[in-house]
Amino acid sequence: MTIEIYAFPPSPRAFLAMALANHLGLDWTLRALDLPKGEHKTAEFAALNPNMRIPTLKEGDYVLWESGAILQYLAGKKPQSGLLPTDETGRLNVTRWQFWDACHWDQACAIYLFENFVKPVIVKGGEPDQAALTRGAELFHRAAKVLDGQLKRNKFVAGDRLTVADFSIGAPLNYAQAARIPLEDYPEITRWYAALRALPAWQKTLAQCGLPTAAAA
Ligand SMILES: N[C@@H](CCC(=O)N[C@@H](CS)C(=O)NCC(=O)O)C(=O)O
Repeated sequence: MTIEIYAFPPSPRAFLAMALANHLGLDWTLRALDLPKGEHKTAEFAALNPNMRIPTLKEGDYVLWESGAILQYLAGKKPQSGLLPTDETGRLNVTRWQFWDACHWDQACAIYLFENFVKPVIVKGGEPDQAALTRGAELFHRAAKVLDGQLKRNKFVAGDRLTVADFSIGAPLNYAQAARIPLEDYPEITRWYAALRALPAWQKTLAQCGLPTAAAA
């Protein structure tokens, strides 16, 4: 049965689900919703996801929302991929980084994305709020130091193998230049993101999302 992914392709949260589905070679189809046009605020979509947020996954009668859970569901389709380890400590290690992403990394990156890109470029809503960016910098550097340290000792976020955590933590960095996310002091994050970006599925998804496909600077 085809997996339907409801997504707004420019969103990093959409990207991560699409990229993992591509990486796993799953049979999936995009149900594009234009967020600026409010296409997610319909009764039909609210019946699938009462939060009226993307990504949302549907396979037959089964519906799942929250990007981290969607990644686990997709990885479960191909357990042999190792993208979500099946042993308990391995799985919890990956899950730990997914929670870290949801609680720390995502919100720090989201401030840069919104203030430096979405607000001025997409919604033409005026200049960035400097107080928000100051708070973003505080959150970002605190989290980036942890991630850079982890990547100094490991090829990927959860160890020496690619996992679902790399997909979610890497996705906002597609906007690193456009959103002026300050990566200068984090060589390991830059090295790791370049490796993710070189994955064929990452490149394919960038193209599907209408994002530049050039190698990371
Ligand atoms: N915690 C959720 C966040 C989902 C989310 O906020 N998605 C945004 C796009 S990145 C959205 O749908 N926003 C629509 C809105 O806020 O109305 C997840 O990881 O799936």
